[in-house]
Amino acid sequence: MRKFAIVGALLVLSACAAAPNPAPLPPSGPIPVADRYAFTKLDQKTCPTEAKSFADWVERYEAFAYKGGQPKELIADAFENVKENPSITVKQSKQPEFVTPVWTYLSKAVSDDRVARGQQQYALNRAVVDATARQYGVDSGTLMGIWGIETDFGRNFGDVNVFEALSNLGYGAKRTDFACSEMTAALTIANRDRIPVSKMIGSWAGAMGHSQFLPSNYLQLAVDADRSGAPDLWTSMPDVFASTANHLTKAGGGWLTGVPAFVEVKLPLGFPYQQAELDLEQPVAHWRQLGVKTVGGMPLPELPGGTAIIVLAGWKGPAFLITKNFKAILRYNNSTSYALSVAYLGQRILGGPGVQAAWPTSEPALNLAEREEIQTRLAAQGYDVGKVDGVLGLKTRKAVRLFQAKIAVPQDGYANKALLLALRSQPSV
Ligand SMILES: [Ca+2]
Repeated sequence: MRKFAIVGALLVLSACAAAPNPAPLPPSGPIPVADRYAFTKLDQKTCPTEAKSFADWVERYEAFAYKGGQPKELIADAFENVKENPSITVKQSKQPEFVTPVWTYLSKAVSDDRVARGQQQYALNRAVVDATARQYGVDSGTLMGIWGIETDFGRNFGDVNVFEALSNLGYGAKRTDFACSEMTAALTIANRDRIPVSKMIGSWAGAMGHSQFLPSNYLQLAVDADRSGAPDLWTSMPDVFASTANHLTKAGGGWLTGVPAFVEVKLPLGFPYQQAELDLEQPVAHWRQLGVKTVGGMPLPELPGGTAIIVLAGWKGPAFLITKNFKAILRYNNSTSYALSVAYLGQRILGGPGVQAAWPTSEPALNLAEREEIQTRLAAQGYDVGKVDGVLGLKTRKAVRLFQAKIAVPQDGYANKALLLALRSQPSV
């Protein structure tokens, strides 16, 4: 990593000096609000739920789309080269942001190498990024952070056609409603914006272009900032950054201008860890009263609105005070590891620090079977964990806290090996 950092730093310096091909600025004046299509949910009865084969499923969807008014030639064009792709179904069950330990995810997502390339890309695109950030009242770091985490600054959009990705999610992964709605949105985009279906490339999850918008996000939030006639998330950087900024300000609770997404904090001894939860919002004054300081030991800054404290690796790991802006990043991808990585990547690209406190990396990470065992054992003890799926979400954390209270350990909601061992030693109920 260190070697990469030095190479990267040199690249940044040379990029600053030469500034080759700076991205063009969008035209001045207000950016038009994206068209908001009446995007009705599809009727489950007509969207194919049963099919004899992948080809049969696609055919049924094609008939459904045609009945729904999509042009016949467009449908034929969109599905002409679509093939069954079982690897998409497999990837669906292994999303790294939900199953990798946060410190492993973060060290890959915000590597020194990526920070260096982010600084280089910021130097190249700075005029557009800063102008977009000002226009929307968001910050340049977050726009760069999202670009970096989503596609590694455009190096990796994915290479799957959106219709192939979605039809495989619909048939193979049985995400029928999601796939049908998104495929219909994709056809609507192709028709409305005259975008060739072959250009609609993205990830296995159906997310397209630099900003990895699902087709429904594109319809509702993509912006034609360069006034070419349509939003272009594949080749127009003004459109990409404006669309990302529009997503941050419009999806969910909005964006507070000039407010950081998070502040790393130090919790006092005896902190009531049951209060460290994403949805338990309090004014900053509440945390001050409990003795929470910044990680450097300073008083907490003034921050507007509700704030929450999260400890993503339990009471032994770093703690973060998060604002409404952290939640706006979560609307992009509902994973706290993802949102923290976006915020840190942006902060480091702008010259700020990384995480200060140490992660408990010496604790062995739980594998899928162990995470499911924890959920199963909690359920057997009478706690509600929701679905046993190995994803330790809010319901599982609540159940973990209740069990932690019972065995008198800090109620941080964090499931680790020690918790699993404690559960195994419980008499069955
Ligand atoms: Ca455009």
